[in-house]
Amino acid sequence: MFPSTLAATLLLAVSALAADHVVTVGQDASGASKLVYTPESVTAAVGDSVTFTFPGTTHTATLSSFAAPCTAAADATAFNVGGTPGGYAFNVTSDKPVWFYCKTGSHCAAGMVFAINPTANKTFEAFKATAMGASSTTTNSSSPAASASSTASSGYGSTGAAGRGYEVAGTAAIVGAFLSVVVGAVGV
Ligand SMILES: [Cu+2]
Repeated sequence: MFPSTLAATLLLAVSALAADHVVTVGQDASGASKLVYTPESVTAAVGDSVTFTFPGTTHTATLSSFAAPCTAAADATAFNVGGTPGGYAFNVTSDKPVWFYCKTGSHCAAGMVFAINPTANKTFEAFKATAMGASSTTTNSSSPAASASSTASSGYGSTGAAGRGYEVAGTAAIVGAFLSVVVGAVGV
């Protein structure tokens, strides 16, 4: 009897210290279906848990990274839950930031991301912005490169040699003109 009472007391003590942060997946605070986690981020201590609650079957909570919000973490054992109604607990084992997204369709690009312990340097807002701009960022970073290379070939590339030719011809003309002026001046 005493050991079980002690165990129960310890359990109560542990559960009083460790918090469970409940996150509703796919609904806003009013319960309306939206491409959001509610709340979008939590601050959790080591030993806490985060329970992802899925009212429906549409969404997932999938581990990703700050740099690639919409890409599943490479670790094969990485957290990836959802698809069925219910709750799934993620155990917080470090105070470092942990990043999640919904891998259904284009939900991530629509901003369906979640973070545990975002920091001043790696903010939830920056993480979400990367998620939402991931495709356009890729497009933006490739199109200047594409236009730069087309500029290089049509502009500097092909006319470069000709341009130099003009420059040489121009210099010769200027020198010739200068010489004729000098000759003219000497003549006078
Ligand atoms: Cu989703």
